[in-house]
Amino acid sequence: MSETTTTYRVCTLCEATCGIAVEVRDERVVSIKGDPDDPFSQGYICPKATAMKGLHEDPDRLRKPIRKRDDGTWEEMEWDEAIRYAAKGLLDVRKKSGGEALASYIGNPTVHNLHATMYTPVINRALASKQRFSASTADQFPKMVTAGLMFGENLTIPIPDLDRTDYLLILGANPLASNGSLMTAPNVKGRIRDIRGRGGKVVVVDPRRSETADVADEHLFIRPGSDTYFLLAIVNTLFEEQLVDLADSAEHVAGLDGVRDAVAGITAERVAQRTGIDAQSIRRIAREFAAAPSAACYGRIGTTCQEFGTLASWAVDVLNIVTGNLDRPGGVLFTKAAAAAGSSDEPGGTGVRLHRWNSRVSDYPEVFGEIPVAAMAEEMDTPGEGQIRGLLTIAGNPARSTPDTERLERALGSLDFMVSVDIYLNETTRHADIILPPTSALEHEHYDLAFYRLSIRNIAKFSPAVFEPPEGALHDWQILARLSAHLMGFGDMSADDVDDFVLNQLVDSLIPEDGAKSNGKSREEVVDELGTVRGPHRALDLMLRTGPYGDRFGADPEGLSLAKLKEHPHGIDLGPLMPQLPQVLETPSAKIEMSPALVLADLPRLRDALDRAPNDLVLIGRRHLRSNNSWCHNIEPLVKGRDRCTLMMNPTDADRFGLRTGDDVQVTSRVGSVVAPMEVTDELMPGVVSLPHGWGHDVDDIRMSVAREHAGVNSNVLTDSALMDAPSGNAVLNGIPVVVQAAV
Ligand SMILES: Nc1nc2c(c(=O)[nH]1)N[C@H]1C(S)=C(S)[C@@H](COP(=O)(O)OP(=O)(O)OC[C@H]3O[C@@H](n4cnc5c(=O)[nH]c(N)nc54)[C@H](O)[C@@H]3O)O[C@H]1N2
Ligand SMILES: Nc1nc2c(c(=O)[nH]1)N[C@H]1C(S)=C(S)[C@@H](COP(=O)(O)OP(=O)(O)OC[C@H]3O[C@@H](n4cnc5c(=O)[nH]c(N)nc54)[C@H](O)[C@@H]3O)O[C@H]1N2
Ligand code: SF4
Ligand SMILES: [Mo]
Repeated sequence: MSETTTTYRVCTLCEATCGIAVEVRDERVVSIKGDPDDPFSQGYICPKATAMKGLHEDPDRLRKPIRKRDDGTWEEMEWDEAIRYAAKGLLDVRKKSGGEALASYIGNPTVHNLHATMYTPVINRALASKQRFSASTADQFPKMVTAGLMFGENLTIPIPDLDRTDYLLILGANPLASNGSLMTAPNVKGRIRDIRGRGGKVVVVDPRRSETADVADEHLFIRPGSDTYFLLAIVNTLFEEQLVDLADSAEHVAGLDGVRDAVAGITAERVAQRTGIDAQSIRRIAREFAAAPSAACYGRIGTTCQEFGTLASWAVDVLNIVTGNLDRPGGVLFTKAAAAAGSSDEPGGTGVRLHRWNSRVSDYPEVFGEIPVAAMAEEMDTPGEGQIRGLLTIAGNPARSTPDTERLERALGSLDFMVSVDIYLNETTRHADIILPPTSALEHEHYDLAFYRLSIRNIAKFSPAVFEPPEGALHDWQILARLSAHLMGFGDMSADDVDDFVLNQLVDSLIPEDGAKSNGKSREEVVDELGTVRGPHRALDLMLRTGPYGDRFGADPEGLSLAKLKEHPHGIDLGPLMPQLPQVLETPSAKIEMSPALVLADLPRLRDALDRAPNDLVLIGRRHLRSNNSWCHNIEPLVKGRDRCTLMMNPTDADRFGLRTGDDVQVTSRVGSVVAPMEVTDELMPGVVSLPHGWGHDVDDIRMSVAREHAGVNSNVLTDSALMDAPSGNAVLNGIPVVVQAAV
């Protein structure tokens, strides 16, 4: 009998960071179970966790670089040759068409992968082009913009205190399917049950009666895109009825008058028709929220990926602040992350600067150094100086995840050279000239730098690799390091040498020369102490040790370090979120800026749209527990069963159009058209239809055999790149005007 070993780590498929126990025998995963000793998830997992095995074993997952031949077929390449080929292709574009002809697109899984998190900034610097895109402008940029402007740092986002709140108001999020986002919390379902169990109330505001709405006390249908009206009408009610009470945050707030002016005239009665929520309900929610001993308002994709994403994200925080719930247990609080905490101990900082320059074609303002992903196709297909001719994608599938993908795919197909760092030959990477596949998630270590900044408790957990990588395989960081070296003109430099360079830079920025943060040790001594085994774990160790709980290289022997985390394989619970005002603020004023000019400048657009005639039908998205954006559909257990990629429509609309469940219907928007099976359900609000995103795998030249059998349709054929949340540049993925008719 061979031995069974168990590795404790986290599942990296969503933001919940559940602890898993991976059992291995004879180099094979025999089981993946929830880890009951993980202090955060306490054994909870969802059905996706076992897909970590499926992904690792998937025969379609690429193990070696593949290069496209002239006839469009693919051939495997050895790594050294592949890196040189990829680098040369990009460098040739730079030589021929200039530096701005090179672009990058960074996808979502990079955030779930320590190696990629640490090395995407490195490769972006090496590319040295302003043409930077990412999935974040199809996601959370509005929230990062408001966090940056109001609190001074783009990930200083107030997190709902799920475990202590008395009142939870959820808009545009379905954590029972998504397991939470910008709110890292394993088992949201159990935590919602506990809120209700202790006499609290949960209200869900959503155009669909979602799985989350089903377990809440109350659900209100809302017209897509109208959340800001609803929230500002609540705030208006609070002012009108003298219910505004900033509590302890009062002394830290600037610009409250701007809020009062902003909500003037936006009464519950005025917005009832536009939101689809009657005035009495709006006023009642306002009173309930203000009266609750503690309350938390939380908004997600439905509030960010919509026409007024920034205003809605701002209004969520405004509501929390004017009811005294910011920085209050049971309200919304800031994390104190063990690594990459973001704020210094002193209140105040440089804040964020946005809109420093504009995109080439449509003059969109940059945000956090990025151009809206909705502008990626036009930057590729519009001729002129600076037109994108070469692209690097890293862990992204923009051909399924960004608006108007038909135009984007045409543009991708016309590039001079494209490199994809990805584990699959899929809808996006098929356009590449070369695909460089990193190790699988079980073959590399991990730490959730981003999600522990966004979690409902302060947590630190290190995940070791389960398997040694196969001989010769490269991790994401090694691929990116070697490409970076070429792009910076160092040629064939080893990944280890690049890592030394990167680490030294980080040491210089985190360790003051006087040794104040390193127990008197010099920078050289610090680097020595971090060890000679190269890789991002050294930077992680450095961040942990200099972080708020760190051992500061011996100054506090009880403090955190990577070694300490390794002694606690199930993770370390650093306690519930604690009040942190004003230290956490990084705004130049050291105040909470309630009325940022850049946000308020978008109010006229909101006011103009208040009386706009409603569209007959608008499209929204949805997520399913067993899907993960576009890339987990090749795992049989996650796709078997009934077709989930259906167009949901309310019975009154279905009657109106004479459509029935099972009918094939044609859905058409300004930019495209798809045919999907119909599902008539009163879960959907009248006037709203829903299609999930990330499907549409019925493509000949991809290598995802299971996904092709469960193809579904691509909802982003319908989303319109001309619609955009102005201040953040975020794509509008919900509230798309469409026409639906029987397919012929
Ligand atoms: N199983 C699974 N989990 C995932 C993912 C996945 O694909 N599958 N993706 C991960 C990612 S990348 C993210 S960012 C998170 C997202 O996490 P969530 O935001 O929780 O994701 P959704 O399930 O899309 O929930 C969005 C909700 O907004 C509603 N909605 C649409 N338009 C509007 C509107 O205008 N107003 C309001 N109030 N509601 C609206 C939709 O009906 C839906 O219920 O999930 C993560 N987790
Ligand atoms: N209509 C509509 N569109 C949406 C959304 C919506 O709600 N509605 N949601 C949006 C949101 S929130 C997001 S985050 C985006 C996601 O947008 P993207 O990040 O562009 O798309 P994903 O589907 O996550 O594709 C991830 C890619 O990473 C690869 N991959 C997975 N793991 C690794 C790894 O460890 N290393 C490397 N190198 N590659 C890896 C996969 O093979 C896949 O190609 O989609 C957005 N698009
Ligand atoms: S909720 Fe599911 S997918 Fe998300 S981390 Fe937990 S087990 Fe993984
Ligand atoms: Mo996302």
